[in-house]
Amino acid sequence: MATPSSVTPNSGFALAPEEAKREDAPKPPKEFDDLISTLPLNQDWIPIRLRKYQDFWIPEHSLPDVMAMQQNFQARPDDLFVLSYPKSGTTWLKALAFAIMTRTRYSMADHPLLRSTPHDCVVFIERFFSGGRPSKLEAMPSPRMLSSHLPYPLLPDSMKGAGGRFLYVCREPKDVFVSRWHFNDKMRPDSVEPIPFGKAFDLYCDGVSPYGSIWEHARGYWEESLRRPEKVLFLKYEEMLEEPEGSAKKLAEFMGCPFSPEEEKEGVVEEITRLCSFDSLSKLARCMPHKFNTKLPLQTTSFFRKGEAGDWRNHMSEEMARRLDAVTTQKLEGSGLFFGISAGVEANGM
Ligand code: PAP
Repeated sequence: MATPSSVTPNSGFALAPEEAKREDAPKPPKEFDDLISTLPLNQDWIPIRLRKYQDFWIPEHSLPDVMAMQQNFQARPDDLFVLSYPKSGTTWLKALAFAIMTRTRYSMADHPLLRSTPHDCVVFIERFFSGGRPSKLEAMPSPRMLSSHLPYPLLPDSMKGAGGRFLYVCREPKDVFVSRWHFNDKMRPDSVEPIPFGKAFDLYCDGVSPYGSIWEHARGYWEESLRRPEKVLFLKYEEMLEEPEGSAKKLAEFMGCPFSPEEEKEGVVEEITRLCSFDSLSKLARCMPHKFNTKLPLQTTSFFRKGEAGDWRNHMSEEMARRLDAVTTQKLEGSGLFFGISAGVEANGM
């Protein structure tokens, strides 16, 4: 079995963890900074500053990298992309997809996920550009596994064309909002007051939150999944919670590496879902280096809080929930998309 430090071709392991932590990044072109400084600015989600770029509110600190990625990233037909609106289950989906893809390469006793976060195993594409290391992307063996929070319309053309397949996860917007509020609170310097829950809620309802409107985000990928089901696997966090093993099998099928009857009999599906479960990943994160490799003040544990569906009930008034559901209904009208498990009582959250 290979170890994380001797990663072999086709592993999908994007950057060795120590590589991902390099901070010697050359600055991106100055033209990007000049353009960014002219874009509409929102500073309410401290410490994240947002800029309205191509109709979506994108974190300012990642915009130069996003622009460089849009101009330069060349997707390959066999690439796999983990895509999501933030706080929708990205960390979990990265872990599952990575563990499924590399399952013949690593033993459970010596698995990269025991030492590295899912975000280090499946790296955001933009980060290769902020590190001034796009050549690393070229050098990665196929099939590459990469990720992005960008909405569909902002993806580089090569990704929208024949380049690669998408694994997209969405989550009920009320739970996403609660998760986002807590996540932001963890990043806040002590000297700064938290963004008031009600103010953050108003902004979120208006689509002014990191990566823009959750409805436009999900709808873009949903519509693409209807147009090209062979390209986009559209997953729901709540269904993954309800059926982790079924979701792992669905993922493996779509990724072109279905579990064999022998693997199923030997319990490989259960092993993988156990390794990637909230309990397992959140415990592992506590044993990893504290600081997470990003431009934001984050810790490896910041990506784990409750890992449940319906926590919004502990935070939102009935009136807020009704308002958010009304926005969801209006924004998704005619799309055939609903959040949550079934089109009945749980649909769009209530
Ligand atoms: P990111 O977009 O910043 O990477 P993301 O992983 O999408 O964040 O979302 C974090 C949420 O997923 C957290 O939800 P919560 O705040 O409501 O608790 C986190 O707890 C949850 N999460 C992380 N890992 C798992 C997992 N293995 N299973 C279920 N939920 C998880």
